[in-house]
Amino acid sequence: MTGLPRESVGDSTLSLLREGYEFVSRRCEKHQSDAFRTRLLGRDVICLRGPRAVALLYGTAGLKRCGAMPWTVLNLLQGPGSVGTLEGEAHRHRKSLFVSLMVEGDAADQLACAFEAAWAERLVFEATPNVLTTASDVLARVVTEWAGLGEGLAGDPRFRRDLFLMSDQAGRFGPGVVHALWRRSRAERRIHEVLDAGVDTGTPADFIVRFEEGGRPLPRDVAVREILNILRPVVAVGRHVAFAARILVRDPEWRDWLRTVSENEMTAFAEEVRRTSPFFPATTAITTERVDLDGLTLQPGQWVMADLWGTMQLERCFPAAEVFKPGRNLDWRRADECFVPQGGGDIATSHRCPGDRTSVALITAALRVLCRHVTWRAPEQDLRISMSRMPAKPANGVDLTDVAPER
Ligand code: MYR
Repeated sequence: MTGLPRESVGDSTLSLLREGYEFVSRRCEKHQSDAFRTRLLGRDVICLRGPRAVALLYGTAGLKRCGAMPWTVLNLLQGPGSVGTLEGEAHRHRKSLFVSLMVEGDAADQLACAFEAAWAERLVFEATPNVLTTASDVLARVVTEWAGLGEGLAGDPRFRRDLFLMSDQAGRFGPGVVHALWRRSRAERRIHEVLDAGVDTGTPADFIVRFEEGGRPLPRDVAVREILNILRPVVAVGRHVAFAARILVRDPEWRDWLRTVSENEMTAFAEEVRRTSPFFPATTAITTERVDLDGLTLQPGQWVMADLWGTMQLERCFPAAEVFKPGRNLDWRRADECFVPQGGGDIATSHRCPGDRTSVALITAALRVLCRHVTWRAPEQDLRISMSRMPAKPANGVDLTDVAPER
């Protein structure tokens, strides 16, 4: 297509790595356009932000995800043959597995309830805990038990750390990624062993193992990857918990407010945490046919990248976007083209992550722990967020001291 501003430098991959979450927005500001053309990893890519970007990636036919993410990202986050790599009817059918488990069932409440009790206990036990480390580790234990994979895995700190590193290293390059990929294969092998030994009927793991496609259960490798596609993102919510704790440390008035508010107000706080926290930066796809959308014409084979985080910082979508304001009426149930912490569009049919409901429930549970179940103080610490690190986190993950049960 013609008419889009083009980055004049050759390949922008190094700038993307240096600028991370801010790469697309900075160039959109420079070009005064919500779309521009550049080169990434040697390919011609159109980068977009805003509702049109979300409509393109989450509501338009003629695009595929398979092959559009760097190999390391695909293999740490999804794995070949898993739901994120499918399209059309095959995708809709596989997605129904996740929708029944994570959206329609009571997984969110079960996980939140177990996490709330276990994390409160862990914080008190450690007395000087780190929020990111403890929340991620407790989430790993809780979700592994919930899935029905047994105490052998849930009780193993190495397995729980494997789950954390899959997301933690997903946007990085170098030895850390190689190590995380090795740990992921080990985690896959261990889940295989548990499935071979047999899991309890009625558990989520059993549901996935029995899920049929074309009259046959999923190939075992694929079932293992889909189990990881539930475990890993739940553990990654530990980052949102750390971002929420950072807000409470920086502005203790929120802590007082959350002590007495209604469940709805607490949920609104959790949703604003998701809007303002740099989590999933961007999503990519490749057109498989000519695509026309709101003045954009894309030829087949065009790479596109939609900036999710930048979309949630747009002033025209969220007035005073840089201000943390829980009264914005955000709600994961609506397919809102501006509020896209885990992608956009219809959860059942698009490539949007089916975990929004679970994330909100877990962040809300964490807020209850931090504002109602335990008392704590925060030492002087570095709470800065490096926007070049994908996924981002508060610098030291948020340390607490003097944790004690609330009386
Ligand atoms: C999960 O699925 O485990 C949760 C996702 C956590 C965020 C991972 C960030 C990955 C960075 C991908 C970079 C893509 C650039 C186009």
